[in-house]
Amino acid sequence: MRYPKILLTSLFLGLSLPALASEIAVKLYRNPNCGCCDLYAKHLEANGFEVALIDTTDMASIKRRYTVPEKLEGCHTALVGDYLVEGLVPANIIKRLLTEQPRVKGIALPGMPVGAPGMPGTKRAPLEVYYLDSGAKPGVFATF
Ligand SMILES: [Cu+2]
Repeated sequence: MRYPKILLTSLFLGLSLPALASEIAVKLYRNPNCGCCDLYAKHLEANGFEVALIDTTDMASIKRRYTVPEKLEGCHTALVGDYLVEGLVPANIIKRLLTEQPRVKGIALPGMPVGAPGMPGTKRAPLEVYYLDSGAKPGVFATF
């Protein structure tokens, strides 16, 4: 049986479009001595991001430069589009941020909680991703 040419063409396009879709560029500042950042970068790359790692042993100055509130600090700081993404925020939540485009500076998953991408293990409780604002009580953007 011969398939109509149009069907083959659309099959070809359908299969090749995801591969052609441009990857989302991420600039990730991290301390090269921190292992979870490497795993986290791989998590992003496996989910359609293109990660440029920038090694620095002075993460404190990066946090200052981008004014990350101390209580929201994660182990690394990433720039994605116009947003700041602090810590081990899962790829799908970053994609939601880019789709919804809320008027915030960025989002953050503070610390290095077990069960977040890059930190193997089982979560003890749902993890909250906060808006990167310095208010007394940061709002929650997502829970996973
Ligand atoms: Cu890390």
